[in-house]
Amino acid sequence: REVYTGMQEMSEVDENLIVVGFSQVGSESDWRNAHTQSVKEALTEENGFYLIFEDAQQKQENQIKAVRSFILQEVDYIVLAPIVETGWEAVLQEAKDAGIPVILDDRLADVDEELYTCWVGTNAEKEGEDAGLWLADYLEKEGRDEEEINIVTVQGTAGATAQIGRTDGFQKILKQHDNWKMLDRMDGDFTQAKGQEVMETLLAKYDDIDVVVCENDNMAFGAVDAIRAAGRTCGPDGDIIIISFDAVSAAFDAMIAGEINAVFECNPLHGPKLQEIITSLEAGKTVDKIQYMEEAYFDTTMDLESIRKERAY
Ligand code: GZL
Repeated sequence: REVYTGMQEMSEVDENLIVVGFSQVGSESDWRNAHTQSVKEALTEENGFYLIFEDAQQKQENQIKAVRSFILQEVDYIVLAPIVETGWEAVLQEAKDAGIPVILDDRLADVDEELYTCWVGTNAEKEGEDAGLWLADYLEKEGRDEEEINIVTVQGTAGATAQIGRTDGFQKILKQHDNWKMLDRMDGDFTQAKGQEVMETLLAKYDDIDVVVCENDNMAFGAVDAIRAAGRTCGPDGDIIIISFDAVSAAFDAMIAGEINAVFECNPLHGPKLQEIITSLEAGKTVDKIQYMEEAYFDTTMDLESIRKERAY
């Protein structure tokens, strides 16, 4: 059996291996790199897989090209981590017509459920709601539950279900507090550089920001740098509260250093679950349509050093 690896060279692949084409968003964040690592560590030859990995550098058209190449190569399964929720109908219909099962992973695509076998992901809306609930609790403990609270959001890639869910979830709680005001939301594309740039813009525009909601850790790291550069302070002892999402290892460093107040986990270790799903499908079993990863949150009131020792990313 012959497949292209990376579209250049053909390579002989052992008939018994399950060939999986994986279209990954890119390498925009620590979370994404942990996600890629987890999938590569699970879908190995010794586990019975031949993985064709395509990094789309955060461009949807590259993901569509990758899926089309997987179809041409007649892979056994396609795993797609869709960068945004729209624009997938046609190419997923082509995969279906070619009889290749598609597993959506991490973010979701807004397509007919018939076009994918299952989705492994996290509940972004719940993450956003949990962040809002945490903020309400924190402000009450600080005696600030009646005070006018000005909030800005550094959003993830526009149209990514992680961005949509976190924004909508937080908004749901914000609406319950008429003393909270969302001054602005700007797209930081889940990267540290863009997060810093967006925070610089927001600090120039508003001089009364109390809370920054960053929709992933890397943008939060950028925001902290921008806040410091503007001569302001953040974190539990600062004048700007920072909330973030993902809970990668560097976010624990930032909380321990007192730069970020709280982080809402989004577990990237999908590899083992994907391995289990594909193995089940290969054995002719059916699998649950939606498979949520478990999640938690962490803040500076917790024993973060010992928690981090237990964590794998
Ligand atoms: C979340 C995932 C997001 C992470 C970011 O499910 O899609 O993409 O929160 C990553 O760090 O870039």
